[in-house]
Amino acid sequence: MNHISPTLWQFLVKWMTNFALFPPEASKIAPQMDALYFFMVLVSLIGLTVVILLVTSFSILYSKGRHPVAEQIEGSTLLEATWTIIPLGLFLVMFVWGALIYFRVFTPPANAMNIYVVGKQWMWKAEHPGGQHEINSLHVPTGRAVQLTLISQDVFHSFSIPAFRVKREAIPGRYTTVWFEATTPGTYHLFCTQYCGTEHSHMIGDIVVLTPEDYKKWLAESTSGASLAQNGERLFASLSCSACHNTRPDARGPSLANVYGAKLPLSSGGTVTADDAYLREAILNPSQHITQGYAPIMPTYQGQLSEEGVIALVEYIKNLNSDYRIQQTLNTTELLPESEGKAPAATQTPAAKGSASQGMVKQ
Ligand code: HEC
Ligand SMILES: [Cu+2]
Repeated sequence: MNHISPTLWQFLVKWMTNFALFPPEASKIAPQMDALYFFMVLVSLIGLTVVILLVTSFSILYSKGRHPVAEQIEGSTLLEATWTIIPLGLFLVMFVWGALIYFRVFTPPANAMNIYVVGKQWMWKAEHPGGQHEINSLHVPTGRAVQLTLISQDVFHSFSIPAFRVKREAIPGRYTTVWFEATTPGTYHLFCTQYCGTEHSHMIGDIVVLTPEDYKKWLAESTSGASLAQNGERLFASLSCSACHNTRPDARGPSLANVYGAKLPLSSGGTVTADDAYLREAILNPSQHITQGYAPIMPTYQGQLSEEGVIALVEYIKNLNSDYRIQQTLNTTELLPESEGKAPAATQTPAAKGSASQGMVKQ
């Protein structure tokens, strides 16, 4: 719709924004969402007008003065078909249009940069692949698809960015995703839109959209020295995961290199795809799915790891010799210290050497 008349469109959006009826449009999907929204408002207004006109004209035309004796009117197939088919067509347009947008919003492109977001009473924590952390704010670049992988550490929350027209639930125990591409630099509202306890209304923050150059600067300034995958590697060593997951021939656990995205055969029959959700389950609830050819000896790490810890481990495993979503690690490696490859943790313990030899974060 916005293709038809950009001037009219801008006028409409500006007018709505100035009257605080509408947040600004700051993502690629926003004008598309709004077009559908305006279409629905328009159809409703036309419907309302038609009903009001008919009610008024009928009450005049068929008033007692003009028609003292009631008359039986038999049905008209043409009329009935018309008032069925036209609304049906309109509703189907809304349905198909809405479904197309829905699938767009919830299907991230494969090259999207992934940022993890953990919701907890009462704050939002963001974990960038480069190791940057933020609380109640999220910095993103313009012109790049950004995927959020959300999870809650306690109750249901909902991550909402009105200016982007996206919103997604953060659910305890399950990763959910949403994506967007920001278009306009600026600072926008972030809300939790699911009532989550007394301080729910404080669970707000800023979405800071930067140009790619400013974003690079921000990344460099906010780096914590280690990427998310490197933090994961440290945890992998300190939790002695590498005691079982290593490349020795007598290793008790499977090698985790290239496991991300792979189809794993299960001892119960069938296969499972090792995505983020599966890796999380494998760490917290290993007895749920046993990989074929291995004994159910892996201990559970439930209660020993925060969601951020799990995220770091998942990010580490994801990056083990994998070129999946190479974009996000390009981002990571840009920030790594010169000595990358011999990460500090890897040189501390023999166990960590095992894991490093499996292939650290790819270059
Ligand atoms: C006592 C040995 C042992 C330890 C310690 C251990 N694991 Fe495992 N792990 C296994 C075994 C055996 C399997 C395969 C059987 C299964 O699915 O449970 C496995 C499976 C997995 C899987 C599923 C992938 C696959 O190919 O089956 C992941 C992911 C994983 N472990 C991660 C970890 C992480 C992360 C740690 C440390 C926090 C860890 N493991 C600690 C033995 C271990
Ligand atoms: Cu909340």
